[in-house]
Amino acid sequence: MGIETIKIPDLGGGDGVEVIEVCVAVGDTVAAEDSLLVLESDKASMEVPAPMAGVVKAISLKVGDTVNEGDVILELEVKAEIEGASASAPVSEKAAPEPVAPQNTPEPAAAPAPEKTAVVSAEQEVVVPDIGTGDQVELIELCVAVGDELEEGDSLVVLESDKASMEVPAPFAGTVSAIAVKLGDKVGQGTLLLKMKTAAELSPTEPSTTVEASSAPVAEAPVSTPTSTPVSAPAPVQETASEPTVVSQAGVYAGPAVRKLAREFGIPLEKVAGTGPRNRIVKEDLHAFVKTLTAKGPQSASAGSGIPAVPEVDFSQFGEIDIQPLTKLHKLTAANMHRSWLNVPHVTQYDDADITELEDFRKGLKAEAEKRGVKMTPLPFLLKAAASALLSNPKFNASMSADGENMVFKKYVHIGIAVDTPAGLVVPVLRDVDKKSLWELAAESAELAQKAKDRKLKPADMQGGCFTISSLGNIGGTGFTPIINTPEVAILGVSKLAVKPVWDGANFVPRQMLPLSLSYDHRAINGADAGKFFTEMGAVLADIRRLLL
Ligand code: CAO
Repeated sequence: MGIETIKIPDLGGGDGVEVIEVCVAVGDTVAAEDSLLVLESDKASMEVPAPMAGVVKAISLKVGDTVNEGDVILELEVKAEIEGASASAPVSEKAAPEPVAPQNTPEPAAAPAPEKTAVVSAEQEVVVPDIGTGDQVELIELCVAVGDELEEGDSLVVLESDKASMEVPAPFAGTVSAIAVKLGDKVGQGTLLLKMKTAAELSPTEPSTTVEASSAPVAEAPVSTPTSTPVSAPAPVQETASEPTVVSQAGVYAGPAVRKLAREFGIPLEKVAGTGPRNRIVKEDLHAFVKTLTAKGPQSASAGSGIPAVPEVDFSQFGEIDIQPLTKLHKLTAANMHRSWLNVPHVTQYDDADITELEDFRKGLKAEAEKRGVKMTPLPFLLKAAASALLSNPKFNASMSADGENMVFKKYVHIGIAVDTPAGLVVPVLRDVDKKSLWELAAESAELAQKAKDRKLKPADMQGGCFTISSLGNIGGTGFTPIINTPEVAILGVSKLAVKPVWDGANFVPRQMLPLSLSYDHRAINGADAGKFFTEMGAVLADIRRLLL
C-alpha cells in the first residue's frame, strides 16, 4: 500500500482552468481511467482520468477552483502491485487528459498573406487545426449553416474524443459558403471543415487558400505561425444553401460524459436546463429531465419523441368545472389507442353494403329469435361475412412480427367486438367465428357484451383476436375512422343503416345501405387488398347465400 499524489496534468499549453465537476468523493474506489475531475475553459471541457486504480483518501480541490498544471487533485491509496505499475509511469504522464488544445495553437485567421492588388471576395478553406491528438475524433455538433455570417471566434463545430470535447472557432470573420462535414464524421488535423468567403484584399487571381482554425484552447496558448497546407483530398463539399442535417447546439455547455449519456438516451441537450457553473449541464440535469418526462405520462413522453405536447390549461378560469379521475380501463384504452395511432400507418376505406335482403331475412327470424331467447341484430351477419373475407384474404388474418421482419398468418378466425361500457371500451373476442352458426354468434356476442357491461370479462375473453368489429350502428353516424386494435392489422367500423336511392340500371330504387369503414395497417395491407376484402364482404352481406358456397 502507498499514497500517490495525483496532480493536474499538462493542460495543453494553458493555465487557469476552472474545475466544474469533481467526480469522486473521499472513500471512493476508482479504477485507472475513471474520471476524477472535469475542467472547463471558455471553449472546451475535459475530463481528468485517474492514472491508476486506488482509493481516494483526500481531495484538495472543489468545484469552482481555478487550477494549473501541477496543482494537487487528490491523494490516492494504491495497492502494492498497482504501485509498481505506477512507478514506471509518472503521474504527470499517465494522468494527462485527452489533449484539448495543442501546445502551439495556430493563430486564428493567419492565412498566407496574399499580394494586395484589389478588394475582392475570397473563399478560404477552413480545416481542423492541430487538436493535440493523432486520433480521429467525432464531430458532434455543427454550429453553422451555409450562408451564416460569422465573426472571428464564433464556434464552427464541436469535436469530441473519449475524454474531451472542444469547439473549433472561426479563424476569421466571413460568410460560410460550403460545408464539407456532417454530424458523426470522424475528423483529424487537416480535415476540411468548410469554406468561408471573406472580403479581403487579394489578387484577383489568388486561388482559394486553406486556413487552420484554432481549436479552442483550454487557456491562452502561445501563438505560432499556422501551416497553410491545402488539403490534398478534401471531403465532398455540400453546396446546398439549407443543409437539413445542420443542428446547431451552440451554447450548450456539457462535458463529454454528459453528451455521451444524452446521445445514448436520445435526450436533446438544448432542451435541458443546466444547473452547473455557467449553466453547464451535468448528469443530474439529465436525470431530472427524464424524470420530468416520465412523471408527465404518455403525452409528454411523446413530446420527447419530437411531438409537441398539448399545453396544460386551467379551465376553471373560464367557468365552473368538475374533475373526475379516469378509470384504469379508460387509461389503458387511451394508451393502447395512442400506441396504435402512433405506430401504425392507418388507411381507412369506406363502402356501403346493400343489406336489403339480409334485413328482410333477419326480420323474418324475429319470432324464432324470441323463442330461442336471443336477439338477431346485424352483428352476427357482419361477423360471418368478415370471417368469410378473412379466410379468403389471409393478409387480413395476420399480424406483423414485432421486429417487422415477418408476417404471422393465423389459421384460426377469432373476431373481437368493441363494447361500450360505463367503465370504458372493451373488446371481447368470439372464437372460431367461421365455424359457428348465426344463432350461436348472436347468443355469444350478447353474452359477451353483457359480461363486459357487468365487468365480468376475464383477460382470456379479450385475448387472441385476429380482427375487430366496432359497431356504432345502433347509435348513429354515417361513417368513422376506427383505430386498429394492434397487433391486428385491420378493423371494421359499422355505422347506421340508411335507406338510400340506388340506381338499378333503369331506376333509382330504395335500398337499405349499411355504411362500413375499414381501417388497415398500410405496412401489411395495400389498397388493392382492402378493395378486394371489402368487395367480398359486401357481396356476402348483399346475398348471404354466398356463405354456403
Ligand atoms: N344500423 C341500424 N341499426 C342497428 C345497427 C346498424 N348498423 N346495428 C344494430 N342496430 C340495431 C339493432 O338491430 C338493434 O335494434 P332492435 O333493438 O330494434 O333489434 C339495436 O340497434 C341495438 O342493437 P344492440 O346494440 O343491442 O346490438 P348489436 O349487436 O348491434 O351491438 C354491441 C352489440 C355490443 C356491439 C353494442 O351494444 C355496442 O356496445 N356498440 C358500441 C361499440 C362501440 O362503442 N364502438 C366504438 C369503438 S371506437 O370508439
